[in-house]
Amino acid sequence: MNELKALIFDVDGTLADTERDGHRVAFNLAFAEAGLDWQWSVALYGQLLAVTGGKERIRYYLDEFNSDYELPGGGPEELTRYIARLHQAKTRHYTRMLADGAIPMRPGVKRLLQEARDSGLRLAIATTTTLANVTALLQHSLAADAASWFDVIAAGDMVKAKKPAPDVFMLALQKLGLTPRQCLAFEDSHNGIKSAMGADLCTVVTINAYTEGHDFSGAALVLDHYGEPDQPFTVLQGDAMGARFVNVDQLRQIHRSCY
Ligand code: XBP
Ligand code: MG
Repeated sequence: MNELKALIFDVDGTLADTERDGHRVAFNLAFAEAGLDWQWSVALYGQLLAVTGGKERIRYYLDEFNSDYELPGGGPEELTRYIARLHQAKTRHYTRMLADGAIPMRPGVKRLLQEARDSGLRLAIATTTTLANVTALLQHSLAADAASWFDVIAAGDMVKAKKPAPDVFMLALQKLGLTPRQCLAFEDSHNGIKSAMGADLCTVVTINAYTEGHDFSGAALVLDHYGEPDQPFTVLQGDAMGARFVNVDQLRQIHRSCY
């Protein structure tokens, strides 16, 4: 049976606009703390987002944007350890920012998650970021017990290949014990939808400032945000089934239309 049983959410850019004023700032704080003169501007960070995952992004920056930089030691293993330490510091800064309430949920997210739970749908997360970052965001920006709203949190280094590889969505499906046809995915980026579609998931996209120009062909629906009764979404691609804000009845219709 292909009845809709679960919703699988990306985190960064989908549940909250975390990149520009969250992750980016935390990376810069970690660089400054380590005595590095690296500064990731809003525009440069947009380019760096081509690569998912913080450690992978630092390496991409060094390879493509700062290749003259001489790091201590120099060997490949030393570089891997150095990047891992930098990334640990970045996570510390980021989770502290979240604890200070720096990043709110996107419009409609809390309402939709509550409605989904009330209607018996299961919730899961498939993200590239670390588990520590996910739980801090949920706890501080959604509700103290919000991590327990999700049956499954598939995150970061739990899989070998990060998005756009499908691994993290496949892990979420496996942990849910469901098939792709029993679920809907929620994403915000090209890498994200590639990952979800690679796991055969029907996908709803909400864009943000960094992803508005991305290619979302194959998405069931593309919106500017999830919307609220007094703050309707704008449809950018696909059929919103007459809804003005994302709701469970509409998601069931979208899910049926995918198959
Ligand atoms: C999110 C990311 C993450 C964050 C940083 O991608 O790419 O890397 O920018 O997180 P997606 P970490 O939304 O597609 O999952 O530094 O914790 O890796
Ligand atoms: Mg994302």
